[in-house]
Amino acid sequence: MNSLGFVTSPEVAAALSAGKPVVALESTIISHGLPRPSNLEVAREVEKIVRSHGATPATIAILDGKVCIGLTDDQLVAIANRDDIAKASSRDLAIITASHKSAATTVAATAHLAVLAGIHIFATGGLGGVHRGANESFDESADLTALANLDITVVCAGVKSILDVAATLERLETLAIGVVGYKTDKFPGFYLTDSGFTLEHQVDSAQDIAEIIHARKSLKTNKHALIVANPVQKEMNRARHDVILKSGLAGAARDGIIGKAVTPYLLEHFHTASEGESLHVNIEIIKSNSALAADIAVAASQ
Ligand code: PSU
Ligand code: MN
Repeated sequence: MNSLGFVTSPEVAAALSAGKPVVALESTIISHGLPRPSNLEVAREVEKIVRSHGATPATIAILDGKVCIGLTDDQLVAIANRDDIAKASSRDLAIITASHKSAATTVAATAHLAVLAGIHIFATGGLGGVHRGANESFDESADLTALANLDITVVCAGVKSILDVAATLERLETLAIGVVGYKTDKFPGFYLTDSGFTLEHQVDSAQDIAEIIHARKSLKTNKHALIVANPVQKEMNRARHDVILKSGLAGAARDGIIGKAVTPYLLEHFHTASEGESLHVNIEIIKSNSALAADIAVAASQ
């Protein structure tokens, strides 16, 4: 354990000290975003993909009070299968570690810990954002405010279509979080390749993104995150998507789902109601984002 109370895996520690490319991976997706047993398969597969693209994966989680940067296979199994794994956003980190509990980390918490550990490239599925009806519920993911204050590049498939995409894009602008589309000028909607919103900036290679990362440093705009929006290759059936979204939102309202339970509830509803179609798309998203993040990390390290 280092002075920050971290346990960095030997593989990640070696890569970081040699200045080799490292990609942070979140764990909430494993514990709370995907059903068992595919969650563990995906967690392992994603690490493999990062390695095959020339970078070192650092899956981040808290296990029995210890912040782990890079997990062993046993630890991945624990995150995927244990029933006592909380969902930790940034505000929960100190509370969980001080009470020696275990938690998977959201985008906000993972990004925070990654930067502390010296990792600046991060792959996830979809960012949290502003929820529909947030003008009354005030439900806006802490992912946004966390990323407003972190030097990290996050590869994601836009934000989940369960959110208010327009409001989320406005918040990203206010918070000075840059957004570029990867090979597209359409902001992706997670399960869908196009959320209906056009982006100002498109980039077409990992090299171009690495150049943006270097320019951010010299212009000191790297205090805020950069989002690389990478649309999934094959989107979900749109008509089906819209029907399931409607029933999911109605179900959440009916069942009184609030707070951190909202996102896992809606994801689970999608996976069940689409008989696995959304799950398949979700898995493709995570795989493709991890590959791109590794390519960016490699390009940025040269
Ligand atoms: N993307 C996914 N699956 C997930 C999440 C994102 O494909 O499970 C998680 C991420 O960890 C993200 C979190 O940070 O959902 C957002 O939760 P909330 O809306 O409660 O902030
Ligand atoms: Mn929320």
